[in-house]
Amino acid sequence: MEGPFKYIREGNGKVSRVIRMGTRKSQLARIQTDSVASRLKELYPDVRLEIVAMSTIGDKILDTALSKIGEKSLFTKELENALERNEVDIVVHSLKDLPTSLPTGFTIGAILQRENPHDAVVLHPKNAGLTLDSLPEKSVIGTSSLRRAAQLKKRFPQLEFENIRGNLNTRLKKLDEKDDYAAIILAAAGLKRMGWENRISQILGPEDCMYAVGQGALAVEVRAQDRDILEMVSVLHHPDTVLRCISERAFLKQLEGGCSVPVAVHTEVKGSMLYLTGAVYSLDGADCLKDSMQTCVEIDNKVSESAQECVHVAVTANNISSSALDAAEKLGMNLANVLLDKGAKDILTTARKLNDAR
Ligand code: DPM
Repeated sequence: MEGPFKYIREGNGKVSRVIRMGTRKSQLARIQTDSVASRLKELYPDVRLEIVAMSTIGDKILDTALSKIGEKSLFTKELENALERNEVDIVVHSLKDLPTSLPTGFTIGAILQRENPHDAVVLHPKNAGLTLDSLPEKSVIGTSSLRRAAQLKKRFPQLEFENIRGNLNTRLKKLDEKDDYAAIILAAAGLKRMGWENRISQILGPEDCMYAVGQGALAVEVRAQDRDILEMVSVLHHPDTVLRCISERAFLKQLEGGCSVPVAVHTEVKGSMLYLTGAVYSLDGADCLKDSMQTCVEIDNKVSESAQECVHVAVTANNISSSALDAAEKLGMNLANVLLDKGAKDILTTARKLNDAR
């Protein structure tokens, strides 16, 4: 019973391992961590779970656009430090906030079934009943996502777009209690988890706004060498979601995009086929490169033997067919290469420069 792990002796004399889950302090992060905790509790009734909440630098800097701080891992660094020091064993994140490469020693041990991955419009109460099409000209839409702004500027040129920051609670408050924004755009998944589904007035389909890589899926980050925990969380993997998200992450990685470039995707699994559409945009949406590809991801039950073999864009999924995972990763890389051949690099470099200069 030595070592980095904490054990407790139950009243009946039984000794059980305590698994500690690290979380940010925001309400969304707590809800997401609690939902994974309750899944684990159902699957492993004997395991004792403890939740350790910490605030990260990213939570404290509320005045800088996320697109400027997103790539610096400000939301994840402290939690990874705690993982490294064995202070926690598991950290739950929104997959879309996790970079396509993690620092050495960490891996994504589980990707849970995706919620609705689309973006949603939340209206100021005075605009109830309207849509992005019917809002008055020059209405101000709040979003600090370059991806959302690029696509929506092109699609709805009569509207104006302005940054809005802060966690979900802060944003809804800024929307409702001031007159600065006619509407804001948020991920449907986050709104649903917060219990604010009733505020969604419109879900944006792929013709209006494609979603971010990994959007709507929860990821469980663990120590790459912690075999026990890896095995324990691996049962949370949702195979279709894993395949979709691996193709999306491979696409982003091959483009050398971070979480703060105007890159958007759309994926589907139908039968044994995985479909990926991916696009890159200039900041105003005027330039856009977009293409689609598909691959077969038939499950052949060949699961990989060594953990080393089975890491795809930082995801460890030893219980999913390695040939399906390989195919999904290749799909993302191949689609990115098609767009790179058409000049995607220039579009992204320019977007990044302009954004840094703002
Ligand atoms: C990332 C982006 C945003 C978050 C950029 C993007 C939105 C930033 C903004 C990478 N992370 O989507 O183009 O609107 O200013 C974030 C949210 C969730 C995870 C909130 C949201 C919840 C949904 C999920 C912030 N990260 O996007 O409305 O689990 O996917």
